[in-house]
Amino acid sequence: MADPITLLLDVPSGWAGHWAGPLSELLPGARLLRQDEGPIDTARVDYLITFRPRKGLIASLANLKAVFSLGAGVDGILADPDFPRDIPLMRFVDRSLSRELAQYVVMHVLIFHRGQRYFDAAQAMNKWRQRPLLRPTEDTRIGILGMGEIGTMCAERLRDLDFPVTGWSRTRKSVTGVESFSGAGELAPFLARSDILVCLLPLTPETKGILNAKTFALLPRGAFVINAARGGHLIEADLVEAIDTGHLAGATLDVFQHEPLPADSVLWNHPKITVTPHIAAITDPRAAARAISEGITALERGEPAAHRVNIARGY
Ligand code: NDP
Ligand code: OXD
Repeated sequence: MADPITLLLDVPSGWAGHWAGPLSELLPGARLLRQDEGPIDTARVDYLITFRPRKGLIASLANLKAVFSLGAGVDGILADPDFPRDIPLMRFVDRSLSRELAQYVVMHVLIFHRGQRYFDAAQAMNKWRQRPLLRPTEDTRIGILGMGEIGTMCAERLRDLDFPVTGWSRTRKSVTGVESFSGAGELAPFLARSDILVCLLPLTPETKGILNAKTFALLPRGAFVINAARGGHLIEADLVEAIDTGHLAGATLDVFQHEPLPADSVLWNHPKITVTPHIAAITDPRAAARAISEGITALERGEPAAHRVNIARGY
């Protein structure tokens, strides 16, 4: 009898239980190994399921056929110098993930646009303080960096709330009611018309540090920044400086250079910065198990799996 397919589930301790059930249900003939269940026979592993593999893990898997990312972003996997560039790497793409991230972005756009923090502060003082919107919706221009699976859904949701929306991507897009800018040459005019800038780019050598002092200087005075992509996109000190000098109105950050965000980071207590702990969209184990089982079934048949990452491009 042929050996069963062997999967290694590499998730933070405490999370494996959420993943093991749906995977075993959808791949009943497979052997599922878990890091939290003792030593692993690494030579047997065919498929690795991971998000940020610890150093040395991939190098130890001599017979690996493919890797499935538990997230949409694969920077944590590609950062491993031992990742074998000739095997397929699949990322997680699902409507549930895009929808959650779109909800996060819409919520933080509206909190800023409607001045909700002002009313929270008034409530804390038992004060009845009315105030109109600082800027009409039609004049609040939103710019989305990254018009992929997630950026496109965010753009559509914000457009449907009557905000003027533009997107910036490597290639030009055609999304109804959303103006498209593309390539490095069109970044400056895109930024100049972004009163709220939302970053939804993958982290690659080209996009690393893209949210920096130069970028912020190109935004209109009073602009607001939302980073829900990766901490590596943002130069945190440049953001704080741009807010403290009054050029930017504030920011919402879900992702950080160092995660968990260190307790002594100035970002925690900055009055104009909202911090959330990388929860803008959390992968649904059932949806991911479905995608992984479909991917493994295709690969075992010798067919391509969906959402294969272009390793040279980095996303
Ligand atoms: P996609 O790969 O679908 O989209 C990426 C977009 O970025 C594309 O439009 C692409 O352009 C554009 N892009 C990439 N490189 C460049 C560049 N150098 N210049 C201009 N545009 C560029 O990714 P997703 O939408 O699925 O996900 C985006 C990111 O969101 C993930 O990589 C991850 O980091 C982050 N994320 C964060 C989560 C959280 O909880 N905070 C949850 C999920 C994702 P083109 O279309 O032309 O190729
Ligand atoms: C992802 C994430 O990339 O959760 O999916 O950050």
